[in-house]
Amino acid sequence: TVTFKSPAKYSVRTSAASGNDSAVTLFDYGAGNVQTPEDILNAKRLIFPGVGAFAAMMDVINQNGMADALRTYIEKDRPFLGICLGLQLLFESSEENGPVKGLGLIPGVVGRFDSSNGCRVPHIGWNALQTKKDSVILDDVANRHVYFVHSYRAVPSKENEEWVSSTCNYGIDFISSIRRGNVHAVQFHPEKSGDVGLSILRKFLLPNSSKTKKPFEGKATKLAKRVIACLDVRTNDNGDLVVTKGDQYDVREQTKENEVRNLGKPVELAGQYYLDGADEVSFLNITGFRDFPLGDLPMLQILKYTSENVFVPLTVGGGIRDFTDANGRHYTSLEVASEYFRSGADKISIGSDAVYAAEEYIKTGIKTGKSSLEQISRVYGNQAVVVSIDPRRQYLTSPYEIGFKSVKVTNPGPNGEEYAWYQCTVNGGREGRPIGAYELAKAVEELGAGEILLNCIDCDGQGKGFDIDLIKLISDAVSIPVIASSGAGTVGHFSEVFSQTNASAALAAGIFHRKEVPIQAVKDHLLKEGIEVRM
Ligand code: 1PR
Repeated sequence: TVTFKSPAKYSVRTSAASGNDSAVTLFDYGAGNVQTPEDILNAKRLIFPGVGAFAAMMDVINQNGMADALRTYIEKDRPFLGICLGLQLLFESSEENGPVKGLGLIPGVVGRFDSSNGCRVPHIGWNALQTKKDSVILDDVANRHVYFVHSYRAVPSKENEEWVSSTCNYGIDFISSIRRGNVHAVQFHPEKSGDVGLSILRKFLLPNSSKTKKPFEGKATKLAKRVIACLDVRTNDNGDLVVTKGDQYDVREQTKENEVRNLGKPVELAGQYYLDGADEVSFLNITGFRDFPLGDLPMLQILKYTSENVFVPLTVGGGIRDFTDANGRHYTSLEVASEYFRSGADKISIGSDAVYAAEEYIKTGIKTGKSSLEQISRVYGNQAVVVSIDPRRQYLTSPYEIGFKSVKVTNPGPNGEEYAWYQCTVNGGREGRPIGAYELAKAVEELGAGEILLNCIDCDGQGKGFDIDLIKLISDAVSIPVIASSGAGTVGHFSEVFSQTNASAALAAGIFHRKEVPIQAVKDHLLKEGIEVRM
């Protein structure tokens, strides 16, 4: 069993006694003295799940002799699987904070995706593999979706064509995997690509015994729209961590007891949604703003247990900020996020703290580099940082009534108002702030957010559909992916949001928890409507 944790904290272990051909070494360049170049040279089978930034990785592996050991290991055609940066480092150089030299084994330069051709950067989500016949570990997964999350890519050329085992298209054709002999590397994340990814890993780890019962070949052609299941988690009055769900953010039952609504257990529900076909699972620790999340060990355990069985990306949010505990110990937001990542999160989501950072940035025009958003995206990459926006609709009779961006609304307000602006809130919608969703989205993109989770307090839990006016406004304003959230009630609401806005993903909670609409029904409907999804 190889457990992947992300990012930058892979534990390096040889999983079986030497002499056993199925032993696998998981290479952790971040752990310094845990591994030596000899560990690489003696590996039976080496997996290199590179994470973080290219330059930082090359610095570390050049300094401790790992780069030379890796080059030797690969030149000897020993079994190797590089993942993400573990593919990019094989090329001559990367433009990420560079140029920075790579191992130079494959001709080509790793460059950044160009967002000016209409593609959002980072490239996040499930995209289609175009495999070649001799790709070996990918042989059974032609035209299937696998999970990518990256801003840099290598492109196929005459010089490197003998290496390329699959390509993928995102504005341009880029290299999604390479193979020569026993050396494989993939740009996507097999450990996050569901059953398709597990099949690829199995083929690499057990090359002789992995006769796939039935090939996984599919009809995928492009980046799929994602369907995300969201679990709002909090402690109930008995002290148990439960999945809850509010109406316009009020999670208490309208009974005499006024108890917190309990819709199930987080790990169980997340596991079920994975099996049901969710493309991602999000956990929002909705009282994280007042309870220190590292005091909330159950939340970390939830992530640990979930990531053992759920092989799609996990996002966690709530309470990510600097914090001083009762004993005077100061924790930075980076430490809080690192703890979440170590426990199995692939992305963290910041709510309130991003609002304060954006307000400050708009006021001063200065990027201090000190906000949680900037610090975490600098260390873990912007693809690992989601900003969750909790706006409330405020109607206006005229767009000039307020200094924030407004829209002409599809449905007029209670007094016939034709316009609205979307006021950002903090602390779970409890406090309105002097900043609009449009201004916030643009500011956080500049500060380093890689994705936006766009809620709407007015629509939350109402089942009447997403706020199309809001989602259009924000998804047209930024060039990072936007996740539409709040209000899904029917399968038609998903096709509506994807056909009328530029949202990359749609998230729902209540309809899945109450088992009113299965995830598979959403996907079947989208497919019928001609919207590509991962099946
Ligand atoms: O401010 O960094 O501590 O983050 C707090 C996080 O918790 C934010 O992401 C915020 O959105 C979330 N949150 C806080 N309070 C609540 C609440 O409900 N009382 N939940 C809350 C937000 C909204 C969505 C929900 C969708 C879909 N929940 O996550 O899942 O609206 O619901 P639906 O499909 O049932 O309509 P910080």
